[in-house]
Amino acid sequence: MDSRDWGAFLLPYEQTVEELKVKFKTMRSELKKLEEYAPIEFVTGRVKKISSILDKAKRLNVPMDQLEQGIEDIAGIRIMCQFVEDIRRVAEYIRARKDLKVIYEKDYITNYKESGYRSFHMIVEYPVQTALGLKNVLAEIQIRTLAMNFWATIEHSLNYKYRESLPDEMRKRLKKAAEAAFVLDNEMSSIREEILLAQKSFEDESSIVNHL
Ligand code: 0O2
Repeated sequence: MDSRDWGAFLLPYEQTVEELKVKFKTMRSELKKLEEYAPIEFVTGRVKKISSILDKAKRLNVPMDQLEQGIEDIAGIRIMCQFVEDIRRVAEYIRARKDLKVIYEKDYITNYKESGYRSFHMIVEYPVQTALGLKNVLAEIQIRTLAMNFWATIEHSLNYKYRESLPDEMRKRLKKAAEAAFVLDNEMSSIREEILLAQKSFEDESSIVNHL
């Protein structure tokens, strides 16, 4: 493909990323108005770089004329949450949506990757209305906590910088850092749980006082 072909190929993916970003940012604002805090902290999106598409196609043996079906994360959306519990809730909201179809899910939170990577991935089919008609585009939605995102962002940039040459010692330290992020997520969840319990018992007490 020359650069003009790539431009045309990537257009529906660019549109998909823009539309999904707006939709999930809107979901965040809606939920924030309804509750005291939103399960979505922030949303980002990107279209995969051509060099990364080619690398992945090579690695997975995907022929050039089957990139649309074979590479599922050309359009990528990332949803960041404060707490691990929020991830399940956001995934539920996504499953219930009528403007996209969940094809399958990858739970790298229960089954974290060898690298230490944790995140919840949903591969969805999104119908995008282009100038040339309706096109069903695959997109990957990654849902993760702020701690998971912090770890993955740094690990990704180190891996990108050092490629295969990342020393074993560094890999081990990154795994340890992933464990620390896991402990941090758990600690934050239990602090939140205790605050919620304290708030509940305070509300129960004041409702008893009001009834006296
Ligand atoms: P880009 O373009 O740099 O964002 P894989 O074989 O790992 O590529 P897998 O396991 O099926 O594929 O995962 P999936 O669902 O295709 O997701 C790949 C994307 O998940 C990656 O995109 C990352 O965003 C993220 N990811 C997966 N594993 C790791 C990991 O070990 N560390 C980090 N930091 N991120 C990971 P790319 O390929 O980086 O593409």
